[in-house]
Amino acid sequence: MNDQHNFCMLPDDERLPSDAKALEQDFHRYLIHHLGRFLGCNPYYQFKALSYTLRDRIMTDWLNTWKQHSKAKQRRAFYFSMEFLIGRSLGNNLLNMGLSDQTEKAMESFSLELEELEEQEHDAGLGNGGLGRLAACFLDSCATLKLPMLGYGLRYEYGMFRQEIENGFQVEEPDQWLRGGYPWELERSEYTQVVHFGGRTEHFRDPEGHPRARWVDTEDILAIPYDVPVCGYRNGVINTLRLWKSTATDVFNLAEFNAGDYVESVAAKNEAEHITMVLYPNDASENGKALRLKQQYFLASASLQDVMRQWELANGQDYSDFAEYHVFQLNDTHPAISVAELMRILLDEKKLDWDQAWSITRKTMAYTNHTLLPEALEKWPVHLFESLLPRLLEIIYEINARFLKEVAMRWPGDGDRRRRMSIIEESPVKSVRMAYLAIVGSFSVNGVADLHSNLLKKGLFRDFHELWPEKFNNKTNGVTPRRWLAYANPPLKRLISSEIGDEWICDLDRLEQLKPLAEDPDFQARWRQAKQENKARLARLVEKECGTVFPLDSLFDVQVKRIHEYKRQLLNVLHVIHLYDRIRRGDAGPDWCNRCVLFGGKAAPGYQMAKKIIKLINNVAEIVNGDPAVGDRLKVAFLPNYRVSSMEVIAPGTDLSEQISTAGKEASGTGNMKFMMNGALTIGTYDGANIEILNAVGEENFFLFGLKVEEVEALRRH
Ligand code: 26Q
Repeated sequence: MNDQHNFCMLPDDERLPSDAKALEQDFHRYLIHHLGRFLGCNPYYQFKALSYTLRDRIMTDWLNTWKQHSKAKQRRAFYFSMEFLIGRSLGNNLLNMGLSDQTEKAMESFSLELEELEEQEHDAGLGNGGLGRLAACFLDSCATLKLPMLGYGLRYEYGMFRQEIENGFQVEEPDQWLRGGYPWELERSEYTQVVHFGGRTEHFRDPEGHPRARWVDTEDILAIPYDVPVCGYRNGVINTLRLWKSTATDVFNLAEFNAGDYVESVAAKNEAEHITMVLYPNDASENGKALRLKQQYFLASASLQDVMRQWELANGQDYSDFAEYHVFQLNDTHPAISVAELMRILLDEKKLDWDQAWSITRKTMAYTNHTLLPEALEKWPVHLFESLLPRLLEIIYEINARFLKEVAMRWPGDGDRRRRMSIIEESPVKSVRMAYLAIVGSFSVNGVADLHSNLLKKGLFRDFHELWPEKFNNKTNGVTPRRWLAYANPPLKRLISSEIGDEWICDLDRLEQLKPLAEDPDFQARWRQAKQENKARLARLVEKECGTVFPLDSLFDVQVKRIHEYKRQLLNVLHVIHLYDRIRRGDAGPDWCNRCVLFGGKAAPGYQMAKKIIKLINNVAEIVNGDPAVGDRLKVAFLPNYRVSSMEVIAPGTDLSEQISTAGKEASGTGNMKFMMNGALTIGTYDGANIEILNAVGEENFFLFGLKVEEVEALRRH
């Protein structure tokens, strides 16, 4: 790479001191001199002052990491995702920066509890569930592994809705997570990009006589980047999550204003700002909403332009080895329009010819699929594309025409196959199949667990697998042990580290070293002690949020995840009703195990059946908990507003993890891993990553039940 930057790194003496005394002084200065608050103020400001204090200590490493990545001759990954469910950052950043102990001490000098300040932080709920949390876990892991990865996403003004339970029903409240300011973000308006919508296309020949297109009369919207630091675990690496906010262009406003439409121009500004206003709260599909397509294109276009800008800074207009230094990982089909957008930029703006542009696109795009449910496959009506993104539609048609020629060469005369594989679906509504666009435009297509990847090859993407078997691969989901064990479970972390040191935090396989201790009575006692502490913490949360008392000597049986029929919360609540019935019938004999059943999770606001399941759980809880005949034998609670920060308390305090999806439906699951990592037992079906967990822990350590995929299918055919 042609190096035009001044790449001097910041010297070590630029680093701020991080002893307790220095932290104490900075915290005090931020609170008084920056925020203008007294020591005894609302603890939210104490949280903010502490976050700024820490952020100052992240900055030097952040700048250095950025410089190192721009100069290094290595391939960089760009994770394109509509969701990054990062949750809270203060505690996790302290852990990864290695500053927890000093900070706790510094806060003690003001008689403040660090944990209490951490709880002031609002979750950054920029995601629905598994897919968004996976993106956040990957950020942590890449930074820890020193991999040059940049996350690109949207800075939603309103994240995932806050769930309240009223009379047993879910009620959605807007989540104004940015109110009060978000101390971890850094606005970088110098990297603002312009994104086009609407307009029409013109075709012409350039001076060399080559056919060219331009997209004209567009409505332009600005994309302003906000950077969030992603701290590696004690390694000096700070990667970046770059989130785009939409806003109106001045040019656009001015034109309207000159025409005398002042009010309309202000209203137009409003419209531009709508794009990143709110996260869609569906974790399956809600097809056809124009605003959602705008969000997707906004992310793709702003991010790709930003990458181009960085490339050109060092390489000018030479794209010959661009593909060797870039990978764009598409988190599901949500950013799949990137395939066509990269083509547009390379063809129309960088003046490459089709073959050059297509070669770059196909070498840099990679697609991760997260679902087998056919109804969740994204399709966009062609008429929406025509009005919002006319140039992109032309490019998609051209990609499709060339692709179908390839299919025809391989299977001459097989018109049915061409119809099946076409990126354009003709009926009932002419639509763009985003998954097919992603597959055709990528060098890699992966599923998220072994079973899921195999089912993709046999089912949903069978034709494509036949054509390009080498593209298909598996990347089983993972979760970061930093947040989900070292941070969330201090008692267990201390116990494990006291026996095998703390290298397991970055190398989880080392937990194997605990095996010889499994039968050691002293170790068992300390293990149980840690579990009891965690159960007490969870019980306090449940009592505070639900008013239900969970006795600590009972089994904590937990199912927390989005509410979905395929996840079968209904099956679980039917089991609860069965247990209640046994108690009432006098069938709860001496070997009865007292049980507290906890549910949590949000339903998509339009998913009526999921909402009814929540209501049923709450009604069952009311009956069971209110029946004096039951006593401590059974308790049921529905924890409202399940989110990342609740899981940090739930997973460590759980005895039994419920992973009971209908086989073949849960692509992977990640909650299953968080519970297992914290020492819970699993009751689960032969589905998703459960299978790989079962193989790792052995059948004797897993409560397997239910049908296998083939048995489900056979039953369905009946
Ligand atoms: C689609 C259209 C319109 C609006 C929203 C959406 C939408 C949004 C989010 C569709 C799907 C999602 C999220 C899906 C998801 O979280 N899938 C989960 O991904 C995890 C990580 O791979 C897996 O472990 C889970 O099994 C899978 O359900």
